[in-house]
Amino acid sequence: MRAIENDRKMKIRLKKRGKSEINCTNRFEVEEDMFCNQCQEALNVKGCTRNGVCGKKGEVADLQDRLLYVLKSISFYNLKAREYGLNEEATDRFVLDSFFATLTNTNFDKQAIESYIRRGFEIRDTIKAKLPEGALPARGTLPAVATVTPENINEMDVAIHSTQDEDVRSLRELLTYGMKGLAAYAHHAYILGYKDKAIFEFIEKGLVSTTDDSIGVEALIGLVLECGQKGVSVLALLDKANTETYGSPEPTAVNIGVRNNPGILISGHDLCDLEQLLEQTRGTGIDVYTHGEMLPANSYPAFKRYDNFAGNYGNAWWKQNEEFEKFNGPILMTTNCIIPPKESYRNRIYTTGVVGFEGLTHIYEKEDGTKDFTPLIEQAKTSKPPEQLESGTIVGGFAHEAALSVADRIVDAVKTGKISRFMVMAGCDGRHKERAYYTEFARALPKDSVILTAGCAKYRYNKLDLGDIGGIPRVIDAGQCNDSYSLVVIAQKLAEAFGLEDINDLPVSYNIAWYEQKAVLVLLALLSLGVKNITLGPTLPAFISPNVLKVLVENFNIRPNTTVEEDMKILLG
Ligand code: SF4
Ligand code: SF3
Repeated sequence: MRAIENDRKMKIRLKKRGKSEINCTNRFEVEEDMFCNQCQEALNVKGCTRNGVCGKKGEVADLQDRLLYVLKSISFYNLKAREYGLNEEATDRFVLDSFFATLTNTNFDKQAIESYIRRGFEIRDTIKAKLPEGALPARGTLPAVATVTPENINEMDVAIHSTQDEDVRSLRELLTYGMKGLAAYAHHAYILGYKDKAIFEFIEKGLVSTTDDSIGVEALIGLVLECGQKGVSVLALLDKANTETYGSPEPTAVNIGVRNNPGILISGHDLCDLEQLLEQTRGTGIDVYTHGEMLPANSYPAFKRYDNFAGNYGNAWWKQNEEFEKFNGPILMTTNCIIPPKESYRNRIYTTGVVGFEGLTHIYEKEDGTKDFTPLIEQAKTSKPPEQLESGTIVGGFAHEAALSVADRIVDAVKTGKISRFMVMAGCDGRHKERAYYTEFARALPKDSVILTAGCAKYRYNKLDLGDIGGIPRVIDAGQCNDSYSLVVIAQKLAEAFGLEDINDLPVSYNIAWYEQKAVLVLLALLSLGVKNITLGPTLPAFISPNVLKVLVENFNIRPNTTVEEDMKILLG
């Protein structure tokens, strides 16, 4: 780690000198340098130092670091603006969207990030100009984050990784990545008209705190835990937004085969985009299929009424290269995870919202907040139907309402010994081979245990046919990672039913798989609820320092996963 940091610092120094001294070729080489460690696939469990494993270019990683710093500057002034009742809703939306754009596999487009930076400075300056005299400290005493400008930002070492103290750096990163998840979920709720000022304020406070050297380890731990509490609030808010807008998901057998019409494939997490796409394709002879994290949308009553909503195509995000190629029709990426597209389908993949990739067509939101998907519909009309990948159905739709409607049966099954344990296997999937562990683990679970899941982690075992226990499926799928709140409600209701004060006394174990920053937030949310003994994998985050890990182990008994046999012994303990 230290070696990477030293190397990086040397290159930053070079880059600064490069502004005036080195020629274009050298400068290009230096600009390829980067450091990013925010996801589980960080190179060698340390960090990506040239192009990211995800395909993010060094230049884009650098721009994302700068964008984050601009967001910190906005936050510095906007916290003041809030004190004077001068906050504008447009600022909240901008912070959520642009912060979300820096999440793994979301926006790879250099121009889009540059445009966020430009707009960010404009917003910051507008807020600044509105503040009354005396609202800010005297000019010469302003912190660096308040004085950044489009002209001096390239000279400043703005990256969080430049923090010297290893533990402060680790906590700043943990807080920042947790807040990326917070911003992403708040963005989803916002789009449906559900907002929580306390979350916006917390994000601003958290962002500024990562620039303040007087905020030490203890205070940062407090902020990290507060981030988890805000995570519970945001997930509850998003659950309300989704279910009040589209109804409560119902247990549904989702078709995983194909029909003989041309189709449009929609991926990501944005239900509002799906609604508009279904509305615009109704009666056109074009079918709509979900991919990846959009699978749970098949269980919402509001979407099930569309005849052209045909089911789910394919698997988790990392298989898109292979599966998009075979889909034959246009593909819409509404949020993460997009990966660099192959030439074979590049002309039929579209981005929208916070997603971006250079050279792809982006569908912008119109002034009235709607989107026009005509380009995809026109292209679909001339496309061949999708090539069949598999056939049959998979069952989903066990968000809290559906799960609780069978709560009596579940409680009874536990009391009579038919169900011995629930295994929460929520989180993310990823491309690394070691994730086969999760398939093996699901297979090896005793037949009287039930998996509770949410997020794209489910694709490692949701087609295994693990059967049911007296009609209760052995994989209870609560939905997207966005629906993780359902798992919390289910656990809390079970504790109530068994008269338990402590959620940790339930016959529930946690074997969580993480990949990106929404999963970091879900983990912090679980910790804030007092959940202990979580097994985390397939590797621990690269940004956790040994001392921060010690704190997590001492307080929450978090442990890394090992082998199926070893973990099974511990988790069934
Ligand atoms: Fe590497 Fe993950 Fe960062 Fe991509 S998001 S550059 S894979 S650490
Ligand atoms: Fe998946 Fe990207 Fe984490 Fe929403 S879509 S869970 S990885």
